[in-house]
Amino acid sequence: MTQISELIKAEEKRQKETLMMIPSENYASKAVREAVGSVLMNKYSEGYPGKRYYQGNKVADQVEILAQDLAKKLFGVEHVNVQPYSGSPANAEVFFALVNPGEKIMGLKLSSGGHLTHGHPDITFSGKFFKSVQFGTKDDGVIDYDEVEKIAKKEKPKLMIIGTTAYPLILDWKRLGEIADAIGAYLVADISHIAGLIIAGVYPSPVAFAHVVTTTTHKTLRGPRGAMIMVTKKGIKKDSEISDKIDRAVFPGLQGGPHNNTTAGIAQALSEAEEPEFKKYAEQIVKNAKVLAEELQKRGLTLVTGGTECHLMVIDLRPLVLSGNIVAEALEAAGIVTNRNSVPNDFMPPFYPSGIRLGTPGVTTRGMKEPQMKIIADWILKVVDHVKNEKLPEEKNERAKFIKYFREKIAEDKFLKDIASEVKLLCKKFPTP
Ligand code: DSN
Repeated sequence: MTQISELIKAEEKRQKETLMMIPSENYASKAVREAVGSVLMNKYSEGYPGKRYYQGNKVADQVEILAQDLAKKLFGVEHVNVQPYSGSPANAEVFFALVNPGEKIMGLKLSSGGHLTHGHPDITFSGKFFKSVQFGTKDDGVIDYDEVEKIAKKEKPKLMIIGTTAYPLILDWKRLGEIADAIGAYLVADISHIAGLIIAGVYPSPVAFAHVVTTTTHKTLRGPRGAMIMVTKKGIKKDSEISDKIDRAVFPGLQGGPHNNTTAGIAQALSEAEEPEFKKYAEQIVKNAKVLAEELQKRGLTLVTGGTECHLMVIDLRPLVLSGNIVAEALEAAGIVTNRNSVPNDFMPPFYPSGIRLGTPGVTTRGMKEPQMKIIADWILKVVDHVKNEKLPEEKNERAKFIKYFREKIAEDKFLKDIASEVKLLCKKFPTP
């Protein structure tokens, strides 16, 4: 075995024996993985179907058209570009197509559940190349749409990009569309986290209200790591050249050759999402998240916004005076893989935030249902209780050292090891695809 195949085996074992509870992750099907690992990766195809810069693209053209057609059908959009390498490039491409450097964009703050590319100031292209206006949430973590309207009307951004990575409630797309229309702005809906839920009809679609929709393809959609940019009827009505502008921004604007193997994986994932079982799957993701949220709250944990209406939730650890880093490390030692996350108005920096983000897409793909969510909630509560006296040093320079020490200490912790063994047993009953 080569070193890399050994590492792949090790990662496969990790994925099989632990609970994937990071809400942006999922297990792609074998067919999706085969498409991504196929010979399509050997082909260069700069351009678009029927308009390539290289010979030999008859099959690549068919693959790309199939992915576009499936996305058009499933999301009810007019135009689709399936070439963006991932979510951040997709958003950059939309900005490149529709906004000039120095013009204003508006989005939800990362710390309130938005995304880095939605105008995070100073450290991202979206906050450096454009004038970025950001809005947050109220202290309870809920978006105040009157406030969003007030800011939009005052600042008059040319483009509003709205999407979530850690916002547990359903977005009011209609209201957001009305706000954008009132100031003549483009509304870009970034549905990366919820694309699969939207296809299944368990989360409202923004397509009637937004001009452009961006999404990654590997989260609730369960495809390969990639992205799509979609143009709606409303988008074309606002700007008849919008689709061309977007296509040109993707290639040659910001990218070279598309990854045909990924495009094939996207087409495969979309064809799986067309099946009736996918609707049941997405319904179960939300049912599972609601049960998990209820159990955690019933037994004393605080959740941002007080619960969930989708696939994810964020535990606010501030009432327990606990750090997200400590809890995330301890959960991992117990076989429950999550990520630490900022909570609204967090007084701690993003690297040492006060929350834990949890999601149910991965465990639902394995076939877990409400009874397993109750068991998982019980383990999470036990782990949180087990580390309740562990405190992150107040001294900034001491924090990294402490986390390293804590990680080594808990690697030998019998209580956490015992939970990890129980997790492994549960995982065995619910195989990964
Ligand atoms: N990294 C993704 C997430 O975890 O939500 C967003 O890009």
